Order: sequence, then C-alpha cells, then structure tokens
Amino acid sequence: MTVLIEIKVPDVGNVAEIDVVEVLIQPGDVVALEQTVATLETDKASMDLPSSVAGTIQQVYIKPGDKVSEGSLIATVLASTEQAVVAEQAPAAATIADAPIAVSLPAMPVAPEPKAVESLQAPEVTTGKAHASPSVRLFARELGVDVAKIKTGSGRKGRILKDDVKNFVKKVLTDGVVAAGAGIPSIPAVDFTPFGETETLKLSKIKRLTGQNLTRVWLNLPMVTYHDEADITDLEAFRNALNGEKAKDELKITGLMFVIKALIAAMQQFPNFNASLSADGESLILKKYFNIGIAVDTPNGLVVPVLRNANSKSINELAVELAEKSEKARLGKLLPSDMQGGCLTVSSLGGIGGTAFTPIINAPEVAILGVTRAKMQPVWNGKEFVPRLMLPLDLTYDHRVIDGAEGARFMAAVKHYLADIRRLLL
Ligand code: CAO
Repeated sequence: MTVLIEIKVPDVGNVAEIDVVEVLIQPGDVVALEQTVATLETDKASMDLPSSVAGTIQQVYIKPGDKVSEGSLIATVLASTEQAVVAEQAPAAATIADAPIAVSLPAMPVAPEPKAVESLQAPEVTTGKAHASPSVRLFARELGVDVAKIKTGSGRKGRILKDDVKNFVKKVLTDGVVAAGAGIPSIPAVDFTPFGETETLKLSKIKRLTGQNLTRVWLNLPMVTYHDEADITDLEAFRNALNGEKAKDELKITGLMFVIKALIAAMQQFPNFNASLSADGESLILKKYFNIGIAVDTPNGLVVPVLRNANSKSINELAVELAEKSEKARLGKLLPSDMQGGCLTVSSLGGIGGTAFTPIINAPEVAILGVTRAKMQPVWNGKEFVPRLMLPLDLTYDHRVIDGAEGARFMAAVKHYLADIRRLLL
C-alpha cells in the first residue's frame, strides 16, 4: 500500500517570507528520509529542507526565486505505508530558526583530501564565510573543494550553488594548476585606493598561462643558476665579416645563431642536458633529436617557438627560421605545434642589455641558457690585459638531473665552442 505525503515548510519562527534558493528534486526522484529537497533562506538564516519521508517525488510546487512561508507545500511524495509510519515517528525536522546562519558557520571539518583534486584546496587562509547552504558545503567537501575559494556564486546575493562548485572544479582541472603550492599562504589582496589613483588591466591569455606555468616550475624544480662569460672576440669578427658580405636587404646573422650551435655541440657531449625526467621521477628520458626553444618577447607576453632539428640546419637557415617564427610570435600567429617538442631553451636579453639574470627552466626540459649583453673587457692573458668581447651566460639547471660539476663542465664546453667556432667542425 502507498500513501501520498506532503512535504511542507516547517515552523519558521515568525518569518513571513522565505526565499527558495535551490530546488534539488524533480518528479520521479527517489528520496530518502531526511534527504535535502530544497534550500531556503531568510534575511538571517539558511537551511536545507529535509524530506520528512522516503519515497518517490510526485510533484514539486516550488522553484528557485519563489517566496514561501510556514506550511507552504513544497512537494508530494508517494511512500509506502511503512515508510509513512517511520516518518511520523521521526523527530520533527529542524526549524529554520534553529538552522545555523550561513555566514557564521564554524569551519567545517575538512574531509580527507582526494589526491587528484589537491589543488582545489585553498592554499590561502580561508575565512569560512562563503555564502553557501549546508548541502552545497557538503557537496563541496565531498569533492575536496574549499567553498571559501569560490568567493561569489551565481545565486541570489552571490550565494554559492552546486553548479558553482562544479564549474570551479572544471576550471581548476582545465587550468591544470598543480597542487605543488598547496599550503603556501597566498599574498593578501591590498586596497590601493588610499594611496592614489589606479587602473586595472586584464592580463593577456599568454601572460596568464605563462604565469601559471612559471609558478608551477618554480615550485616544483630545485633550480640552480650558474654564471660565466664566453670570449666571443674572434666569433664577433667572423660574424661581422659574414654580415659584411651580405646584401643590404639580406637577413643579418646575430650572435644567437652561434650560441645555438655551441649549445647543441655541448648537448651532444653531455646527453643529460638533452633529457627530461619521467613523470614519476624514477628515470631520465634521453632525447636523440635537438630542438631548441627560443624565448621571444611579444607585446602579449613571452612565447617560446621551437627550432626543430637545429643540429642539421645551417647558421643562415636558423637565422631565417628564427626571424620567421619571432615575427609570427609578435603577430600572435604561432601555432601550438610551433612551440612544442623543445629540448632546451635559450633566453637572450642581449639585444636589450644586462649583465646576468636567472632564467626559469621551460619544464619538462632540464636546463635553460640565459644570454645578456656582450661587453668589451680587459682580460689578463698571463702577461698583460687585453681587450676582449665577453658574452655573459647564465645556465639554470634542474639539480635533480644535473649536478653542479656537470653544470660547470657543460658551460665550459659552450664557452669552448664559442671562443673558437672552428671546433664545431671537429
Ligand atoms: N650582446 C650584444 N649585442 C647583442 C646581443 C648580445 N648578447 N644579442 C643581440 N645583440 C644585438 C644584435 O646583434 C642586434 O644588433 P644589430 O641591431 O646591430 O644587428 C641587436 O642586438 C638586436 O638583436 P635581436 O634581439 O633582435 O636578435 P637576437 O637574434 O639576438 O634575438 C630574439 C632574437 C627573438 C631572441 C629577441 O628578439 C628577443 O625577443 N629577445 C627577448 C627574449 C626574452 O624576453 N627573454 C626573457 C625571458 S625570461 O626568461
């Protein structure tokens, strides 16, 4: 035997109008005793309305945005007579007046955090003041999400709804933000208006993605930067001679092309530099190809096109390819495939200036070579000081793969080739 039972709004403690924030059932749903069927809210309080009986929802009489009051019909449930008896014996549902005020809820005990969604946990200190109903909080906890991270929801007055929690999870997974920073306190937001006028500009997509990637690398890789200088006096004379032979409108060769060639020769000598750690950190994947990434400065941010198989291309071919790719980069026309497959990256600020910097590795590569401006310097040759053109180089390496001595030897090899590029022929 079955009976039709009505779920009604219980004692509301003299509140005339209650907002329906969320309706969690529809006809045909099977509900358990005490299962939340709707979220109601007054100016001061929020509550999940439980079903007073187990059964099948026949009809739903409310929708989000409706106003209800004590005794309003919420839904009808088709229940067995046994379930109806259980319902009658069950303690009365909590009244709204008894329900905790959403904004003053004590911090919920955090459920064990599933590994895959670690990054959903707030690395920042949470306030516990997120505007969300108990059922939404429970749902968020089940997914390992700290609702305080969602800040504002799409519900009335910024209330966080289940869909906001789902969208938050989707966004975090899409952004691929890794949990490495979990537990690191975030930098608190500052109101600058007391100090003067400000203007807020949206970051370009490239800047946002680069920022996420750099943070990920910074947090995950134990990086060491080693500085040295290469004597490029003879190389510069050769380069000037080469450029002097070129027609006026022909593409000139910059020192960067020779740096690429010297780098490849050193990578051939030290294969650990042409490698990536496996995801589990247990093995090293050695690459047998030589694709060099070049950091290019564009109006929208930094991008790294890759010169594929740079070992088998001539200096002129590399110059033409880099000119084409950096032009494409500045016009925002690089394809994802133009930026994939790099083995090692060069970041050259030499056209701008500088004496040294500490570039961040373009992981999963294991090193990056920074270059700043070459400068004439007095160098002691054993008898006297002689003027030499010295090129500052900065090698950042992943210390899990490269140890200090190997880093220094690699740099010595790069310098060796740049000091006399005839050695590249040997
Ligand atoms: N020392 C002295 N002069 C240098 C030099 C160096 N290390 N490197 C370049 N120059 C000179 C060039 O010879 C050229 O001189 P001319 O105008 O007389 O021919 C001039 O500076 C401009 O060079 P360039 O920068 O246009 O060319 P490039 O091949 O050296 O570099 C590219 C190309 C794409 C790497 C560069 O244009 C660029 O975008 N650099 C910025 C990269 C960046 O932002 N890195 C930071 C990333 S943070 O890790």
